[in-house]
Amino acid sequence: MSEFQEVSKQSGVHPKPAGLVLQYGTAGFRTNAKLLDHIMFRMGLLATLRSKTTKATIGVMVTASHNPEEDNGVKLVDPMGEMVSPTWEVYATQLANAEQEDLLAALKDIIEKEAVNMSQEAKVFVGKDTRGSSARLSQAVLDGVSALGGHSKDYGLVTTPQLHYMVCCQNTQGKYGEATVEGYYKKLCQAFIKLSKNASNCTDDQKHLSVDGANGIGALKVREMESHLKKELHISLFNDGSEGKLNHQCGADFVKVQQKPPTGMEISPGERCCSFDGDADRIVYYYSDSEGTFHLLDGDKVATLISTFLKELLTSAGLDLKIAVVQTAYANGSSTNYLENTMKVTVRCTKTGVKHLHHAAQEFDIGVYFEANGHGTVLFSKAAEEKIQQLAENSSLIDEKKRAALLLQNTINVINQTVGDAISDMLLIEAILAIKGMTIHQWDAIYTDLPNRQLKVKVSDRRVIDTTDAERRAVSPAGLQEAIDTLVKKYRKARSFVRPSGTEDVVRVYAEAETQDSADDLAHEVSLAVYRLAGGVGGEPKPLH
Ligand code: G16
Repeated sequence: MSEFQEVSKQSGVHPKPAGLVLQYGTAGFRTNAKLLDHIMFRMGLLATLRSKTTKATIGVMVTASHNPEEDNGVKLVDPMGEMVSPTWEVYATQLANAEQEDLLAALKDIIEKEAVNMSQEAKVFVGKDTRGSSARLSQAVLDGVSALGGHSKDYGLVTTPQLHYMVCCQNTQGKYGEATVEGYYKKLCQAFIKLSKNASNCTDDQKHLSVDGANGIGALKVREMESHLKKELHISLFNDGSEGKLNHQCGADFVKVQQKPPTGMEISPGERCCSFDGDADRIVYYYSDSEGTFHLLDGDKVATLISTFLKELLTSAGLDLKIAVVQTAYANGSSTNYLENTMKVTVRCTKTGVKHLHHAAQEFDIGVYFEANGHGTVLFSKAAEEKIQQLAENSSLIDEKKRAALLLQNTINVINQTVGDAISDMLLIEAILAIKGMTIHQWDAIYTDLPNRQLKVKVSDRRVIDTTDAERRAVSPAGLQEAIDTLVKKYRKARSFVRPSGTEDVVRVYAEAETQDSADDLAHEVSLAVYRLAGGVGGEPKPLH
């Protein structure tokens, strides 16, 4: 039987509901799990074609990350562990939306456009999160790969960043590390332990961290990793999935958006805590002070901590490397101000979605990229890595330079450069705090966030909202940006923008201002403007107080 006959036969087992149209969004397809079986099968097909064209291993991760348990989704991973290229996102959408009888034509169209050599071998790595639907959906991906004669390796339950890491290791013939979960723990934890040895007088209290696993895959993987940490970090794990529901009242997205601690976690004053999201590619930190006030340290604070640390090390090592921080419109105005005016680093702003930040960060020797929601990592150019490596191996160096070079080398090894990674980011942050002898309160005090608020508005078709200037301004519907401008003028130090979400069927609204009441009022007023001008559904948004 030819491969196309096999595709036809198998696609009958994974039929597309007629008329259903889905888009490859901010991070792949994402919707209610019941609607995704055909998408998964077809992404198995697409990954196989992508593997044939790149002559490399491709990754497919079954997850809906921060979305509710009922949803699911799929993220495609390119050969170096990065997000799939924009052209292939378009193919993904075409293939996903072809009606059942048009599937072969859509497939052949991609084969022709990309001049795919169908006799080339293909290999696809598949991973999944802990959602109830993930086992069935990842089987559909595997069916898609085998229908086109590709080889697959099923990694089973892994975090999204772990799958990205495996793909990169595989395609670099082990130069980036070993393509196993065990290899991942070994590489990261060894680097973390070496970094931690540079922390003088670290008490047991300072080595303690409370982790909210969002009742997801991150919790399982933290447990698995613990023995590799050799007691250099003592983790108390909450929301480990044994009772609660995935992402429900917990996890990085809940904590960031609600600006409150997750349920199911006990927090003592001053204690360092962090939350992962549903597939462990985001992390946020927080603590409560002696008066019980909650303090959030989001992706912006993480980027500031990491870039300060790296800049200091570059100075000590005498290395002239250009470091930049990449953010999105959600970055708190205070963070951008601090980075540009106090730290004097270059700051770039891109559209939401790590794929955009990742590419912008690649333009620098060292690119630190973080979304405010805690999704981010650090990229080192090849040249920067080589300079650091040479310096670390130079035996004639004086102590301070040598120490800085070795710290930089181990920092590179603890970081997962393929994509934002909650586990890797956590280890790096913990090492930096230990080395600098810094409490979470001192870290928080580097700058003070402007009060802010994020809201969601339901509209009948969120695509009516179009934006420009890295999503900071709306170009449609008519009158919306003017309305926002007028509202923003009412408040001091205010800023607001709206954008259609690429992972949920909502419009997102962001506002910041001098006081929390002003930020809340502005966010509400902008939500009303969206509701009225962009076809809101389900009743007008209510004021927050
Ligand atoms: C995904 C993307 C992130 C993005 C987030 C929210 O995160 O990977 O880069 O910030 O969605 O996107 P949107 O506002 O378009 O819904 P995750 O962690 O859910 O995969």
